[in-house]
Amino acid sequence: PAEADAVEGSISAITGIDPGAGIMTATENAIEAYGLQVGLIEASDAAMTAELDAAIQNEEWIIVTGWSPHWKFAAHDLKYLEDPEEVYGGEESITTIARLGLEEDHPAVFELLENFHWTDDEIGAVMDMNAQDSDFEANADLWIEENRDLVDGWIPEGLEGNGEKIEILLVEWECALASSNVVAAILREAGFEVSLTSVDAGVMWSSIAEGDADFMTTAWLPGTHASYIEQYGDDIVEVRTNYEGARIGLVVPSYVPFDSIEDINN
Ligand code: PBE
Repeated sequence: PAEADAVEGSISAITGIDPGAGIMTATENAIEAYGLQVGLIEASDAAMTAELDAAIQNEEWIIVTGWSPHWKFAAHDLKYLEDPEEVYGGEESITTIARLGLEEDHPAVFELLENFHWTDDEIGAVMDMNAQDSDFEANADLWIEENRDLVDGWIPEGLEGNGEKIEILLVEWECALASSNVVAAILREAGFEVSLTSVDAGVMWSSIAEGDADFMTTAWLPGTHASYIEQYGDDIVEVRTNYEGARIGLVVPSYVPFDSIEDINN
């Protein structure tokens, strides 16, 4: 892949994330729609935020594929570039998706998923803990302890496991790490044997559609994962929106002296 040549005053590439992410397809579309003379580097959420940190340390220009909720907005002074062509769409919701049959097999688990939803501050607190210390399991346990009333409100009567296996999939996006570790911790506490497996976005969707895994908490709709819902929509269950007001786009440090995607090459 091309190097991120983020020298002050010029941008030769946008720092992206994993190729299965919807924001990568959207960014390819943006490069086309705006006729941008830039590459798009494949990386991961963690690698992208490391590049962003390094660029900001040196006050260099950098453009990343960015989204909220994400702790990078709490850690740095950032802005979304305007998108007059609306390539990145509007407000998104994060939705919990289950395999067909989960409701019949584990009604109380399904009911927990129907109840699970949280605010920007709530997911933000977990993401902040995860940004400080990557023991995601311990952070989820601690956050649950500190938010017992909220969490108890999600737990349906009869949520009780006897070591039954529940398989959760995620992609290592910060928002997904936060939500899936919290739900996993609730299920472990209730007596289920939970596995949490990181995969590519495409595998996450296809595995749930094929019934090889039970659920995920990180479908971005209606825009970011539109192609996945088109492909797999008949073979999955949309359980509920767990977060409202999500957004994707191109993000830069506030000191970068342009405000619109149109101006990237000017
Ligand atoms: N994201 C974060 C994902 C969904 C969660 C916006 C990077 C994407 O598919 O683009």
